[in-house]
Amino acid sequence: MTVQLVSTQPFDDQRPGTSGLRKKVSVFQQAHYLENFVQSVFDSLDNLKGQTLVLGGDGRYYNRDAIQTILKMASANDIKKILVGGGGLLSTPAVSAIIRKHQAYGGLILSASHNPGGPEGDFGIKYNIANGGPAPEKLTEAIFARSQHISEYKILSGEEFNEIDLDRLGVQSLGDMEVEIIDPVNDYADLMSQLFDFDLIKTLFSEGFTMVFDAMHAITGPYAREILENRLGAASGTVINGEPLEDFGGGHPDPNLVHAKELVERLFPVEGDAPDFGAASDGDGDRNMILGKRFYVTPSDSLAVLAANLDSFPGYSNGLLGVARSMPSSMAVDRVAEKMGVECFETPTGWKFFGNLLDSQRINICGEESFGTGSDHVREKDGVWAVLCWLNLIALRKQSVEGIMRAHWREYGRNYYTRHDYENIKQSAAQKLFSDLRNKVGSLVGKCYGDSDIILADDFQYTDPVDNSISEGQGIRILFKSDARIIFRLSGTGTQGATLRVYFERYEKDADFHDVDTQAYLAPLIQYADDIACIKDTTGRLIPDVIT
Ligand code: VG1
Ligand code: CO
Repeated sequence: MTVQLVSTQPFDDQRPGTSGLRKKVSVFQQAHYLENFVQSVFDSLDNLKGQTLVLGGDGRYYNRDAIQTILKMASANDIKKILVGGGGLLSTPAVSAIIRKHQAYGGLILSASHNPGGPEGDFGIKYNIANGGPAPEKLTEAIFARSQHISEYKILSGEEFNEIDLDRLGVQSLGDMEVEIIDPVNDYADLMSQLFDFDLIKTLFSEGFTMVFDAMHAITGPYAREILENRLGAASGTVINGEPLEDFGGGHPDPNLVHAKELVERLFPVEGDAPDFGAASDGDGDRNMILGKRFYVTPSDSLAVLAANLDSFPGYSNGLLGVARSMPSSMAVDRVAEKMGVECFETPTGWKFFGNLLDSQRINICGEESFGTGSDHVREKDGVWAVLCWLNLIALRKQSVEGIMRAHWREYGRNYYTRHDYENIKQSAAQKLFSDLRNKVGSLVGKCYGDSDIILADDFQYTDPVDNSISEGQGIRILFKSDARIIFRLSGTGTQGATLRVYFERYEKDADFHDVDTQAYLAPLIQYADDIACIKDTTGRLIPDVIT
C-alpha cells in the first residue's frame, strides 16, 4: 500500500461554525483545503485507528469528488471500514441513525445544508461523534486548533487505487480499508416505522387524505418517496422535486415561506382546493416546514404541539422526559413543559448543544426556531421525522393542521413569533452593531418601551448542565415584562459578509386575539429593536431580506 505524506500549509479560516465548516465551493477546491480539514479532524480524534466511520452527503456539487478524496485519506489513516451511502448520498439524520445502529466511531457529513449549491454555491463538511450527534464545541475547537498547525496529511496514491464505485451496493476495498456502499434509505426508513403508527397513517391516506412534500431537489427526495409513497401509500406524485440535483435546480433548499415557493403556491392556491397537508425539507434533510390547508405552522409552535402530544406516538409511549429549545426559539414549548411538569432547557443555537441532554435522558424532544425539530431517536434534527409526527397526530386526532394548532393555542395561549434576517451586510457594520449593543445591554433593564419594562437584558451564556462546559457570547436577549422578547444574533452558517438575525416574540393568552397578522402584532417590538440597535442606520438596510 502506498501512503503518501503530502506537505501542506495551514489555512486560517477552518473554524467550524454553527454546523460544520461551510465555504464557497471554490474555497474547498483550492489545493489541500479539504485535505487539511479532514486530516485535522482525524488528528483530533483519539484511537481512530481500526475504527468504522460513516460517510455521505446531500448530493450537492463536489460531493462525489470530496468522497473519493476522503476515502483515500481514511484508508491512509488506518481506518478499518467506512459505510458510504449509495451514490454518495445520506441525509444528516440518516447519518446519525446509521452511526448509532452500526455503532460506528463517528461520521462525516458533506453538506452546507440550506445554503445554495452548484459550482458558484456552497460546500460544507461536518464531523459527528459516536452518539450520532454533531461534534461538541470542545472537539470543533480542537479541530480548528489542529488546522492552524497542520504541516502534512496522509493519502493513498498510485494508479492501483481506482476510484470506489459509489453506485454499486456492497463491499469494495481501498488499500487495507473496507468500503461498504449501503442503501441510503433503508436503515432510516426502518427506524421511522418503529417510532410511528404506520398502519394508522396508511389508513389516513387510503381514506383520501392528500399531501405534498417538497424535497426541493435536495436529499430528502429518496427518503420521502420510500416512506410516504411506498411504505405509507400516499399517492404517487405526493413528493415533488424529489430528484437530488447538484445545484438543487438553482434553488435555495431552505424550507420556509420564501424559498419553498412551489409548495406554498399549492397550499395557498389563489382559487380552488388545496391539499390537506404540506411539508418541505432542506438541503441535508434535517429541517422541516409544516403547512396545513392555507395555514402555516411556526416551527416553535410545531415543537410545542409535538411535545404536548409526544406520548401518543408508539416510539414514545414512556412519555415526555423533558424538553429543550434554542435560546431564540419561542417560549411556546416552555408552557407545555410547565404544564406537564418536566424540565425545559434553553440552549445556544445549534444542534450540538442538545447532545448531552439527550444522551443523559434529561429530554426526549428538542427544537429550534429555524425549522428544526428532533428527538432522542437520533442526535440531529430530522425533517422527515417531524412530518411523520404530524401525520401520526392528524391520523389520531382526526383534525386538520389548523384545527390542531388552534386547539393548542386555546389551551396554552399563542406565542406570536417572527425572525428578520439581514443577509450579507458588511462585517464592519455587524461588528459595530454588536459592540454598541453589548455596551448598552447592561443599562437596558428597567427601561420602558410602549406598555412594558425590560426585565432582563444580557449576552446569553450557557452552562451545560451535564458536563458544565460554558459557551459565551451566544446572542443578545432582551426580555420584557409583558412576556415579549427581542433577540439579536449573528449567523454562524453564512459564507458571505455577515447575516444579522433579529428574533421577536410576544405571548397572547386571549383566544379573541389569536388571529392577528404576525407582523402587525409584533410591529411595536420590531420598532423597539431598531430604537435599541439602530439597525437601519448601522447596516444601511431599511427592510430585512428574509422574514420567517
Ligand atoms: C442556522 C440556524 C440554526 C441551525 C443552523 C444549522 O444557524 O439559525 O438554528 O442550527 O443554521 O442548520 P445560524 O448560525 O446561521 O443562525 V442546518 O439545517 O443549516 O444544518
Ligand atoms: Co440542514
